[in-house]
Amino acid sequence: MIIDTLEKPTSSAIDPFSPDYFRDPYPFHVQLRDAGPVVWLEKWGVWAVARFEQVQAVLGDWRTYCSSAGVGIVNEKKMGGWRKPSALLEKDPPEHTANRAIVSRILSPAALRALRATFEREAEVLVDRVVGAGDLDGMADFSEAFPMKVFADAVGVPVEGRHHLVPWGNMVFNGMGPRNALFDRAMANADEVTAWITAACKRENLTPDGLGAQVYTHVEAGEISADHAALLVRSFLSAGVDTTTFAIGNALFCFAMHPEQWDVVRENPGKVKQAFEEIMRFESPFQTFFRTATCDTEIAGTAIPQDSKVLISVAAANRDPRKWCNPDTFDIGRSTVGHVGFGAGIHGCVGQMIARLEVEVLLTALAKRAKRIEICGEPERLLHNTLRSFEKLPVRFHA
Ligand code: PQP
Repeated sequence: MIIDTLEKPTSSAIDPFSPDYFRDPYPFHVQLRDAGPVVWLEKWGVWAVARFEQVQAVLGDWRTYCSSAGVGIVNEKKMGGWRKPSALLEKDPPEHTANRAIVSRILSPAALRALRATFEREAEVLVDRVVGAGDLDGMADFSEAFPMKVFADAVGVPVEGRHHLVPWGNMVFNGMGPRNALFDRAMANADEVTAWITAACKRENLTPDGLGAQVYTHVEAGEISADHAALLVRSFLSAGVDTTTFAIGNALFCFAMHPEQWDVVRENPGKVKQAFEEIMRFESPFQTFFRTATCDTEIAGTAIPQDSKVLISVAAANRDPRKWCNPDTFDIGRSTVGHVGFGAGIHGCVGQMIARLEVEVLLTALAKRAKRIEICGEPERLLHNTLRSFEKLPVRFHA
C-alpha cells in the first residue's frame, strides 16, 4: 500500500450510543454518510461505515473484516467479552461454516413449512385476543407475545421461566455496545438470567421434537460435543426473540402511521411479504454492529489499521440516497432488493426465513381482522445500544 495516496481521515463527534441518537438516528445517519465513505468516531475510537456501498463491501469481505473479535465494540481477542463467544455470530470460517451448516439445515424451507400451520393457529388466537380489545401495549401484548409463544415453542424450551428470554436478549444486544448505562442495566441480573438460559439449552430440558433437540442429533452422530450443541441452541435463544419482537413493533408503527398502506395490505394480504421487506429497510430492528480489521487495510483511500473496530450501520445503508430513491419514504410498493436489514455476506441472517414466516403469518391474520391500527397514546422509544423499536406502543386495533 502506498501510504501517501491515502486520504486524511474524516472524524466526527457523533455518538451512536447516545440517547439523542437512539431517539432519532436518521439525521445522524445523514451526517455520517455525508462525512465520507468511512468516518472516525472520536468518542469511542472506532471507525464507522454508513453508506450502502461500503457497508456492503465490508460485509462481503470476511477475511479483512472478521467477526471472531466480536461483533460489539469490544475487541474480544484482546479483552474477553461478557459471555462465551457465539459459535455463529462471533466465528469466522472454517468454524463458522460448519456451525452455520447445522443451523441452516435445521431452519430449512421444509422445516419451516412444518411450522407454518402452528404459527397460523397461534396468530389467529392472538389476533382474536387483541382486535377490538381497546387500548393495549402493542409491544408486550402483541409484538412480544407472538415470538415468545411460537418461537420458544418451536425451539422447545421449557415453559417455566420463559420470561428470562427477554432480559437475555437485552443482555446480548445491549451487550454489543460500550459500557454505558444501557449496558450496565442490561447486565444487572446477569447471573440469574444466564443460569436459566444455560439450563434451557441442555438436551434434557428441551422438548424432543423441537429445533433445539435437532442440534443434538449432531451429537449423537458424533460430529459435535454436547457443550457445543448447547452453545448452538443458545444462538437460537439469543437471536430469535428480540429481533422479531422489535420487527413486529416497527411494523405496527409503520402501518399505524401509513393507514393507506395498511388498506392496501388488507385488500391484498399477498402484499404482506413485500411490506415486511420495506419495514426491514425503513426501520431495521438490528441497526448497528461491528467488524474488526484483520490487517492494515483501507476504505476508499482511508487507512484502516489492523485491529480497528469498524461500526457497520445497516440502518443508515438502508436509507442511503446514493442507493435508494426517496429513502425516507415508507412505501410498500417499492423494490427493496438488496436491503441489508438482514445483513449480507457469509453472516447474512440465517434466521431470516423463520423471521419472515412469523411476521408474515401474524400480519396476515391481523390484516384480515383489523381495519385500522391506531396509536392511542405517546409511544415510548426503546433506548438500546443496537436495536431500534419501542419500549411501549399504546395501540388500538379496530375491528
Ligand atoms: C441479529 C446470533 C445472531 C440475529 C448468537 C446470536 C445473537 C444474535 C444474533 C442478531 N442476531 N439477528 O448469540 O449466536
